[in-house]
Amino acid sequence: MNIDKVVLVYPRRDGRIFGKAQGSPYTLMRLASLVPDELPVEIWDEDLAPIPFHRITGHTLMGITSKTLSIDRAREIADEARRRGATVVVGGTHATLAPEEVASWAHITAVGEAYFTWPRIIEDVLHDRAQTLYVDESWAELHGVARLTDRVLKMVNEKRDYWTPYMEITRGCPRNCNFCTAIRVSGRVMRHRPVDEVVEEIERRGIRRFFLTDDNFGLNFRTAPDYIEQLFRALRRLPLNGWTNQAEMMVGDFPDLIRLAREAHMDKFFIGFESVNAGNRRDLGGKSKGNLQDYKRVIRTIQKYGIGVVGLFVFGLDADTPDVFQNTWNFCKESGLDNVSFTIMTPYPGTTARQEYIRDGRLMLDMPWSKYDTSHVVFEPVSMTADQLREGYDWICRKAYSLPSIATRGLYTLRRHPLRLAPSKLFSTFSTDFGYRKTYSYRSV
Ligand code: B12
Ligand code: SF4
Repeated sequence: MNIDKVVLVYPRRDGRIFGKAQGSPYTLMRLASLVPDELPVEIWDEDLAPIPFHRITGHTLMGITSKTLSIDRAREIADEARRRGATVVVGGTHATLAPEEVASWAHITAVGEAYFTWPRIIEDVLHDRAQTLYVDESWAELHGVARLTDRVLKMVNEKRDYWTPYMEITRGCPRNCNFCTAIRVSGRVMRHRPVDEVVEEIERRGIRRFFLTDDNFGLNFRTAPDYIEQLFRALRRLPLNGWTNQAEMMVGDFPDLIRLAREAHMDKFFIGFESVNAGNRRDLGGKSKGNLQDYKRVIRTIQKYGIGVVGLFVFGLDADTPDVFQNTWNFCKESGLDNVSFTIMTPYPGTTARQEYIRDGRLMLDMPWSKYDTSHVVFEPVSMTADQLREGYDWICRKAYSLPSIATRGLYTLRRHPLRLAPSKLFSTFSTDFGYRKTYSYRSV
């Protein structure tokens, strides 16, 4: 087939918030960079603008990225594009976790990271020999893979159009928490991008803030301390305003690296404490044990070095009784967290949790994928009813994301920093809290 253009699509989720979309389409930027120079390529981010369906022809190769919660929208876009003659490839998390379902409506399904298969798919479509399923058989080394091209950087105006640029430094997580898909989506072995490539990308993109897409960046403090030290020493030299990442609590055991992290302009750790309930430790892959004194020690250690802590908690694990909400809220207030994020346990395809719920007849089979947004109940919990989980979750979200609570946390954050940092700290704390407030507001009870 002659390809007149390759278009990469991000299905709508949040739309614009105060004029900009939430985060840059990093996934699509990496994939667009793998498209050969001689083929025109475009990124259509539906959070930024409606899909220009009229521009699709019988020579358009469309790649759609998929997450479970937006898969229905992905399908609508695919159907319309197919009607107009395009060849449609669907890849990403949902395609990786539920390929048979996606294959029933996409021309081509791409399972895995696609660093090897996406270039092959393009080649095969060009030569009319495309298959219906491509599976990345091995995890690519992150050295030099999908380096962002200048044409892609010209195409996406990260400063004007997006609140948060994303950035990948490491990928993978060996933990295998029972509700997480990281092992299947990113692999069990932690992989690292070379430090000079990270620096080069930041400089070429001209970004001053970013959010790491890494599954568990903090684990590297223990498993790859030399790499982390080298990285921080390099980032220290860059004119960054702040960057954030997802980590587990054992980063608190490495004060020297935390100090270096601050010098490297790290602003916040998003830490998956997950539960204040020690009974849930089996589900958490060994990373959090429900020891609240330990959680507080970690928060204090990190904050002492000038880095903020966002506490992530999930509700509805098997040992959770209705008092988990009050206990979590008490902990949030006492612990001095800078921000908090609450989610309802969500059994995504490919997780151990989902298999267990299906086995025990606890999965609500009539729930559409759009409810898999972590603020809806899609299964029957063990130690409370689904209604109690829903009501408890609403209760704690109303408490945590009320304007007085947001203001209290903002003031607490401000008090710990010199006045000259006030504008950036205020932006950082309020943008996180208002982001979560918005996520929660999706919930229609
Ligand atoms: C960064 C991140 C975020 C960021 C940015 C999200 C965004 N807008 O992209 C933030 C923090 C905002 C976020 C929010 C959420 N996230 Co999130 N997030 C991630 C994370 C850690 C990394 C994703 C990433 O960007 N990786 C880097 C890029 C380069 O890789 P990639 O996206 O995986 O894409 C590669 C392949 O998948 C493939 N590919 C992808 N698309 C396509 C398309 C084609 C055509 C092809 C060929 C290949 C292909 O090629 C790419 C290059 O290798 C993943 C975990 C993970 N490791 O994937 C969870 C993850 C995607 N998130 C998840 C969830 C649940 C959420 C939330 C619902 C959580 C919440 N309660 O708020 C929200 C939903 C927000 C939304 N708008 O969709 C789940 C999704 C599960 C699922 N089955 O869908 C994941 C998998 C984590 C988990 N719990 O297991 N998230
Ligand atoms: S530690 Fe985090 S990234 Fe790793 S498996 Fe558990 S939830 Fe997923």
